[in-house]
Amino acid sequence: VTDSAPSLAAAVLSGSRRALARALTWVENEHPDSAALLSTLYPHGGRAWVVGITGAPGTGKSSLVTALALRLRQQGETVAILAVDPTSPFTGGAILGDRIRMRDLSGDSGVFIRSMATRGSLGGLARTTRDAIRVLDAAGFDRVLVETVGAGQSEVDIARAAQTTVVVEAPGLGDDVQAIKAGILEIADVLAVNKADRAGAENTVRALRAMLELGHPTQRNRMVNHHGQRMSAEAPTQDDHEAELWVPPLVRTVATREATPENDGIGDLLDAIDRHRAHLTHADGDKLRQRQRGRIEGELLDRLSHALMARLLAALPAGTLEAAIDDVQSRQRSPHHAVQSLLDSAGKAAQPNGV
Ligand SMILES: Nc1nc2c(ncn2[C@@H]2O[C@H](COP(=O)(O)OP(=O)(O)O)[C@@H](O)[C@H]2O)c(=O)[nH]1
Ligand SMILES: [Mg+2]
Repeated sequence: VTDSAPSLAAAVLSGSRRALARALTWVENEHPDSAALLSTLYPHGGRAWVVGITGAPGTGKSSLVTALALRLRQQGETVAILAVDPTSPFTGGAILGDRIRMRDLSGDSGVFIRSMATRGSLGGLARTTRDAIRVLDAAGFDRVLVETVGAGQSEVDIARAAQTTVVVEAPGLGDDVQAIKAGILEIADVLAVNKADRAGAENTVRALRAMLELGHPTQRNRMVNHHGQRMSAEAPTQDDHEAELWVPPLVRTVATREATPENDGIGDLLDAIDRHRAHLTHADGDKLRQRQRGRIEGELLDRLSHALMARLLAALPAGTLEAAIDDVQSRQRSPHHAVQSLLDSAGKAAQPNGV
């Protein structure tokens, strides 16, 4: 069966799960028509709330995503799960693993699960993840939960595709504080200390609290510099709080069924996510728009440099890059000089008359 972008888009929008799976494969494989597909779907998106779940391997992200999805389904919301974690048990669209909660999701037509392969560069993966989220958004899911492994800068870029980012920590994964990368903490809108049923969870909570205090001094205790004098800032009003300041709440969770729904913290986690959503959409969504603008700018610049690089490399006459490498290696040219002449030859090649 050969699909065209318009017919595949129409099938995705009409709710076909087969078409959705196929569209995601197009995106993942960078199918030549995927840009046309994504462009057709784009006007239909913008309704899903995208939640990123990020953290070190083994912290319980997949379990947490499953528990969240179950709770959201109980509230009547439809959920798409995108696992961008190479270690994820959400493999090939099927639910593997023996976890009871994951089995609970199978057979529910209000849930769609997909994992993304990590082939190619992480920068490429960040672009593909954004596109996959857009397909799921256009398909009409109320929530898109994206599981990513949080480790370095590229993973942070992937997490930026979400509207609310939950950073997951857990006790017993080596040094409590060292497991928390500063860059990861910066992107946290909500912090979950998972495996709260385990000994040591309170140490993790304390370590995170200490780091949060450094990053987000509480408004009441904050000292401001006023005409060279240090003085206490006034306590914020409720309105200031919602409009300006967001201190990532810290929630204890138990993602496996060691706890009951009354004390597993999953409801608290969902509350924290929804409070963050309210914070961003508060006052006609100015804050959300502002945040989105910054992210769109970042994405456009990233896609532009990716496209320009592809175009430039395609324009270079065969062997030019290799010759430049030789010249730099033999010190006949500096890297700076080599780049300048590569730009020159790409420019010349792009002009039909070779002017
Ligand atoms: N005791 C306990 N174990 C958990 C909890 N959440 C996850 N686990 C276990 O931790 C392991 C890793 O979980 P997984 O969800 O695959 O973590 P991921 O690598 O971050 O996606 C599995 O054996 C889970 O059963 C929890 O809240 N409490
Ligand atoms: Mg996982």
